[in-house]
Amino acid sequence: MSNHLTEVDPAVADAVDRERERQESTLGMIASENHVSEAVLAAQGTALTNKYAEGYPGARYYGGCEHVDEVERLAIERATELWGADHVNVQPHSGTQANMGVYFAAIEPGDTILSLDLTHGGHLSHGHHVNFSGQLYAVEQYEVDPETGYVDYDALAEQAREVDPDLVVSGSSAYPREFDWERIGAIADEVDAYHLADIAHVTGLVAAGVHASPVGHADFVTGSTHKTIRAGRGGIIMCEEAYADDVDSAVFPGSQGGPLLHNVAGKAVGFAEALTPDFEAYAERVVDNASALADVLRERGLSLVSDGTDKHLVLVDLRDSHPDLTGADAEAALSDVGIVVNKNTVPGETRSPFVTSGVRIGTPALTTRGFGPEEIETVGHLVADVIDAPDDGTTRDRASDAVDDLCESFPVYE
Ligand code: DSN
Repeated sequence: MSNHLTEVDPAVADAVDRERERQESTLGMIASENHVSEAVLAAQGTALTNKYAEGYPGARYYGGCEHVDEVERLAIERATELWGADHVNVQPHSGTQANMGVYFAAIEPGDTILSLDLTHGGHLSHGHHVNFSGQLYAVEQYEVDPETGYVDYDALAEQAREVDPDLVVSGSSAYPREFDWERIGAIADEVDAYHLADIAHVTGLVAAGVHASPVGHADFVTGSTHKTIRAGRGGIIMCEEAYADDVDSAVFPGSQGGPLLHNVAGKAVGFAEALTPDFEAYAERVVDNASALADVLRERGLSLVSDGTDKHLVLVDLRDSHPDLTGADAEAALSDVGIVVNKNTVPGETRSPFVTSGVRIGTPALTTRGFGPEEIETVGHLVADVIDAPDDGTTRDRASDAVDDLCESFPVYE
């Protein structure tokens, strides 16, 4: 029982070490990823993983829950302070599980969801046909305006009147602009639908007040807890008190069993960190860095969906500037020099999701490492250099050396 991982399972230990080294020696620019603190890592790797605690603090189905009750209560209290919702459930295992909890609480199978199309920035769990949400519910989707790349709220209102949804979903995984939560709330109200705002990507920006909050404009708010908020991995649901019992029952016993209390502990620790003034400065910098990245990429002739960003990510549409380079090619070339991004579909996409015509690039993780606009500008030029000449060995070598220097100057973990 007490032997170290390296003795018990050298294969796994070695892979873990190599992953940590990969994170140190590359520039992580996947917009949904971040680096949590050593304290969050420590909380997640604890004996709390051993405990079953179906139910909620003070009302569990198992004995011995007094300490995990305290951990879950702390996570709830801190989340309530961060986002200001009436009721918080910190048990969802992921953002998708959080969305499932809301669907189960609010609507019935066969009811209609109106949500943003995946290729226009939405998410699989907002009704895509390969996901449970697209299989259980009737799904209608809205798109961004092809000219501006922004959600067209007048068109959305019109569509809502036509399709008469039971639930309108706002929020995204690849939409670079803020949502007008108030307007979407009003659109949902007009057609007597619930409004779910999924803030998975921007939980940290909303908590820090650098992005508008949907709390008060949405009946339900969901998120994941490991992206911009930089806490333990998982999901979260927030709602008005009136829906608290329905949400809690939809999570447990409706769609999950025992909570992952080691992750709930990681959430509690990350939330405490996010309540400090340092976190507000971090969130501001994430947005400033994304804006600096957008400026450089535009200057270098790359098209960005919506021509820029309000938040932590940019979405490069390669079709204008590099029609023969796919998102997959760009991802691979950037990865070869140590810049890790993901290929991404773009509005009006004609290629498959495995190929795509875009790349999504985010700043949360590099900002955690200490990057500011100056370093981000350097990275932006490296990205543009590689996209301009993906097969040129000299360009690649130069970019690779520059990435090594940046990684050495900004370590993730000391
Ligand atoms: N996988 C996340 C993202 O990259 O946006 C969403 O679940």
